[in-house]
Amino acid sequence: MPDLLAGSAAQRLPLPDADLLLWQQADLGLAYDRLLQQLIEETDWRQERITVYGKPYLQPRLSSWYGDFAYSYSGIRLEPSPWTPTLQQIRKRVEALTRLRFNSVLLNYYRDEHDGMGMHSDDEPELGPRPAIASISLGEERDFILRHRQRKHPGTVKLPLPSGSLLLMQGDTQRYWRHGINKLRRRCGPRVNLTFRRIIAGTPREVRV
Ligand SMILES: O=C(O)CCC(=O)C(=O)O
Ligand SMILES: [Mn+2]
Repeated sequence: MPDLLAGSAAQRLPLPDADLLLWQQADLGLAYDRLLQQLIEETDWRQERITVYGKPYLQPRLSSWYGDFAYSYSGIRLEPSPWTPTLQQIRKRVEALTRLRFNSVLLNYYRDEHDGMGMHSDDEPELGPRPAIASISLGEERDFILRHRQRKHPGTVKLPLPSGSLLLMQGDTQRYWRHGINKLRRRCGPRVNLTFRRIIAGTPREVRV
């Protein structure tokens, strides 16, 4: 049974080698549906071509990178767009809830059931060794899949992320766990996910393939 943290609506998720806090309904200052529509309309969406083991792929989703620094992963380099008022407002709420500071955000737009994200860890060197990543979900509820890199138990963990939820991943989570979003067989509507991150300035940028 997840323990409710004193003075906050966050639940701690009891997974080994992980530090995960979940707010089911974060106060983002605006109705979740309104924010979803605003982000779908205002964001500079792109479908990135990535390279995995030397092979080119189109990512099965749209994405966009905002903030103060460029970001590199899977063979691509994302140049940042400047913060919009909507993103600044969400960042302020996320920072107040988590009591952490973030200087960048990656947005992902899962248009329907055909969009997803492969299993990975957010372990790029520019995030530092034990990054804090705050993930806001809006729109269709999708399962966040978690799998430990070494342990057989508890196996595949499915964490449903409802519209308006805030998931904070920190500590050793990225070191020991991979996560992703599966494509679905059933039809589903749009979902936008925002992962707020802190890029450590001055870290040499490596291109990962
Ligand atoms: O859409 C999600 O909930 C996951 C996003 C994610 O893992 C990422 O942006 O690195
Ligand atoms: Mn991730």
